[in-house]
Amino acid sequence: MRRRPTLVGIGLLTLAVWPGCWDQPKVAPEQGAIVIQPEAEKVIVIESAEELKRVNAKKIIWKKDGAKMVSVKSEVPARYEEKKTFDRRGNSITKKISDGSPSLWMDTTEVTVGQFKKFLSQTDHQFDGDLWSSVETYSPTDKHPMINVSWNDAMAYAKWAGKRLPMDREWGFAAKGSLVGKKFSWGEDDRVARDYANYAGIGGKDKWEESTAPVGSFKPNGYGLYDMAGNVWEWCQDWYTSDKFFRVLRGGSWNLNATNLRVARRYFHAPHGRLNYFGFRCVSGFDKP
Ligand SMILES: [Ca+2]
Repeated sequence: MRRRPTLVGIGLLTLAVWPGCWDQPKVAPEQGAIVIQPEAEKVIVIESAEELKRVNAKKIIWKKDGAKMVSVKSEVPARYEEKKTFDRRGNSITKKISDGSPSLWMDTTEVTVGQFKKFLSQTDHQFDGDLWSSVETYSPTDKHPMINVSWNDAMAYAKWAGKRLPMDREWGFAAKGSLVGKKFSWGEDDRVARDYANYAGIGGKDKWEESTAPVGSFKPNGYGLYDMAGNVWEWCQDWYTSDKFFRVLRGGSWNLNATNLRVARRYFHAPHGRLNYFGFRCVSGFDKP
């Protein structure tokens, strides 16, 4: 039987430096100034959903696909179990034991072209060669989101990675970034939309007129999730309606207008559909959503 990795084992996988989106802004020091570097942030590398249960951190790296993930605050309050036990004198007492507050962990970015290539190289999953010319046009580097993926492709990737697709309600909860009752993942003001999202047209941070943007090019939401508005629509697990023809997609995309960036907005498509503005990201946690 394979031994479970211990907490010490997890500790050994800790990286010294957190790369990418959470890098501190680098400011050139004035001449003669003493620069004190803050201690590099430690990040834990996780291999399985089982390991996640023992992690006390807000950010991790998922080993299989190298995805950065953050803990999205639970929408489910901690459950308490009443446990009968005895004190030292043998008197019966009842203790309330918390089972901890379950967390949902979500990829901070959409799955990239580079990550999807790794999945294809390690599996025999079929991905039509003709689709690659479209990927090269609309998502030209390994840092761009993978596009032209069907719901079936996304499910296969998630299974390979040991994760899963988010449920529609989980995606919606995460997109709000802890804001309550706001129209967008950043709040109400649609004038700042281009600080947060790649959608039709250009302006401000949005320099991508005819393509996706590299993931993480815009500001994150309150949970540290990037591109929850815009760039590519993201497949969710759920059927759109009970007739089971279509699956749900969320978040809007690079080629559509700002209306589609609204948190409440849903899109839908047959699960075999592969369009150049469809992508996905994965989650782990919440055993039975
Ligand atoms: Ca998106």
